[in-house]
Amino acid sequence: MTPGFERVCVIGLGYVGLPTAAILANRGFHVVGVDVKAETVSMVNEGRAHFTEPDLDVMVRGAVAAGRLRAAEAADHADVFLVTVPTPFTADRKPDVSFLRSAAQSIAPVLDDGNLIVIESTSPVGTTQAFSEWLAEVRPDLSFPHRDGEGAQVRLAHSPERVLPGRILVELVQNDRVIGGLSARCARHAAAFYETFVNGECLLTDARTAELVKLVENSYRDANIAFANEISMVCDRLGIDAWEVLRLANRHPRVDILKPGPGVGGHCIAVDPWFIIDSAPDESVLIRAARRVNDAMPMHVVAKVREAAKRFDSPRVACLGLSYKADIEDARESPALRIVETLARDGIGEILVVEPHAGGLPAPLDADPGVTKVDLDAALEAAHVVVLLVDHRAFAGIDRARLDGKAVIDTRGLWR
Ligand code: SAJ
Repeated sequence: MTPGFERVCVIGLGYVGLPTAAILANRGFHVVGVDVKAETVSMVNEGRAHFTEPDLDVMVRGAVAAGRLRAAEAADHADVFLVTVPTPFTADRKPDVSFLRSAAQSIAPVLDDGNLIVIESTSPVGTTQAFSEWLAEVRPDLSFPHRDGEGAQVRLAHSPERVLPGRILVELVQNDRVIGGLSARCARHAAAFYETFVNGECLLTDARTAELVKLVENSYRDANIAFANEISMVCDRLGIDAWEVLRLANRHPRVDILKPGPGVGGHCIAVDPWFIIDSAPDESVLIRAARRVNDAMPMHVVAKVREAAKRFDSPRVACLGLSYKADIEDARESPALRIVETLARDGIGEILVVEPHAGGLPAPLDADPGVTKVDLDAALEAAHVVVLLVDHRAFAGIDRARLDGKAVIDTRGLWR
């Protein structure tokens, strides 16, 4: 740990904030994690993580037991503030920066000369500067880089989180970090902090560029998946196996197409492209088209299931997986969940859901008498139609003979 960075205050103990707080505490920093949810605060103070992520529970328990991590509902004085709050979008797909505004309000009263603030939340271009302006309104006694330049007392930077759920603790340390300062000095100060615990390279730039880089990364992935999804629909139309086409096309040295699926879920890739579209609507034609393609995929799967179910008088449909991707429990914006909800609403038949990563069914499915959560064996035993929605490892090794005589819709290409 470098002198000057002893105390870190992490605002937002979600999927990025809590692992970051735990890593920093285990590296010897004194960390206060701040969250508006009292339940999250008390769980962390008991040494427990409030979501599942490999090795996180152990890290949190160790950090709390060593007295280097505590959670609170209010921010405290620190050397570094890391802002890791959500940035969702509104119903009309505009970025909602209200959590960032609240974070600024909570930091302002405890801000001191020499402090570093890094926004890690995915943000529309211009947010770091806006954050500096919000703080300056409340703290006229301090100088800020958007107004006072290199000599400002408070330093602000944007360093977008890039970690993949399921590999968060590894990627937080291993990935390269883009660090965009509101001034060059802000960027250098932030890099000096990250270099204390990141093994990847710290790449310095300005704040607006860093903000856009993060949005570009996720939009690129969204567009690549949309391309794969579009090819899969073309293949459906032509009666060709899409997986075979993509496997062979990817043998070209300069082609690297991602995998088709039932749609794009999660809280990032399905959301972040809209931040670019919002700031440059006329220019983001391809990005918008990709979003449309991916958003249409769940209904494409629903149509296939309807068609398959027609063959049976009282169809029993097994839906395998509810999470937004493989081997995690997170079902935010999950296309699998949307598909199951739509099938249930349509009254397509009896629905048997298998989700090894969840305890029960989420609302409103739990209240639907036509939907039951069962284990994999029971589902394969009873189903007429089997719909594979998530490529969980638990589904990979099933005896294919158990699918004989059933209508099978494998949206992930797991069983081909
Ligand atoms: N998906 C496909 N086909 C693929 C890959 C993914 O259909 O070939 C689907 C997944 O099933 C899932 C969705 O896309 O529904 C998103 O999954 P993901 O694994 O691509 O990404 P996320 O949302 O879990 O994490 C992404 C990552 N961004 C990139 O890879 C560019 C991660 O590094 C970011 O930190 C994260 O977004 C974030 O927080 O922004």
